[in-house]
Amino acid sequence: MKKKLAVLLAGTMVMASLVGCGGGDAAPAETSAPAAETPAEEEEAPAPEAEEEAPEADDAAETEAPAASGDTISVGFAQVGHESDWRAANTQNYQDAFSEANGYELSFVDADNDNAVQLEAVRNFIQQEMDYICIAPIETAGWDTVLQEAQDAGIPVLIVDRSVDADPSLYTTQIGCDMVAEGEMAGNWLGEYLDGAEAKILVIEGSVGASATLGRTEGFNNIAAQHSEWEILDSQSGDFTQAGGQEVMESFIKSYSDFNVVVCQNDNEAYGAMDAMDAAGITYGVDGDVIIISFDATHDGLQYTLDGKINCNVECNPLQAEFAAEVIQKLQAGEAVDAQTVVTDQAFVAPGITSQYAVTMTQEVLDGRAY
Ligand code: GYE
Repeated sequence: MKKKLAVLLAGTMVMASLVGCGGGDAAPAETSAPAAETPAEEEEAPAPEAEEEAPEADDAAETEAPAASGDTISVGFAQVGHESDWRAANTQNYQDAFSEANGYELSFVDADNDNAVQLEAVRNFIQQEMDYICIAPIETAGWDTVLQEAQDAGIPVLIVDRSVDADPSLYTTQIGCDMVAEGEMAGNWLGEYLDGAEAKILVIEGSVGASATLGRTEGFNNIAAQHSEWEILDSQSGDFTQAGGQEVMESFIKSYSDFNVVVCQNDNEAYGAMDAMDAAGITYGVDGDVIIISFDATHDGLQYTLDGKINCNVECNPLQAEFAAEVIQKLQAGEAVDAQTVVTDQAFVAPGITSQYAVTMTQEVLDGRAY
């Protein structure tokens, strides 16, 4: 990670089918989570194994909300890994929301971007008779069998952050950002910014098979298809990591001498891409030769946007655990829950750029960024 990430867990969150997230001009939420300052861990995440144990044998449907009854709710969370600053903030957010003080016992597994490890984690949660299972699926594909197993065991499953291509009747709800909309936002901003000028575009995609990658690619391509003056020269996975972004950019630089746009599907990849361009003497950002688009709009990513190094940064809010907790509380109370919660995003652009699609960065916006 580029620099230490201070996570200020103050959410601006509302539970609804469509929920906004913070920053800039868009007025988000009516409710705020209490602010708590928690430095995200710098060290590597723990080995992929369940940290803890104890199945709660309670039948979820018959259990009262913990605040009312004092009962602990067991939640297994099969997390993608620790590939990015976004992920670190998302993990911290879950660990805070599903704390013992809040009445939960959280079993957290970092799957280290390995599908087999993630599937095994979910099977362990089923075996341990967790009350609820949250899955942030590494890939969209391959979930039907294990979701059926969870359903057969009577355990509600929340698909969080990313999505799956399984039959929705196999899980209880999905919570996350609209990745296609994010990609379209990036494309629409670029169209407006270039105003008919030619674009030779290089794309550093996220992890292969992830809904975040598939959606952002699809959304951007939807807009690119409307621009005959744009050419996507190449599109390769940087695995959502800084090292991956740097490696892909280095190979792009070897293969292509003429490009003017680099789309990085997350901030960490953008940091790596910038390092590769620095080393090659290629200038970028508002005063440079290459336009950089990034996704996530984490604190550090927005710092680069404020500094004019990243031209446009499309947000994806990692603070989603409160929505999952709210779904669980509703299920505990026997209430119906929405099949999907879409966390809405906005885009941010460097100072000097004005856009109908994005908020122009200021120090104030940066100061308000909690992750
Ligand atoms: O953009 C990236 C992370 O699934 C939305 O995963 C998430 C993505 C996020 O590694 O930084």
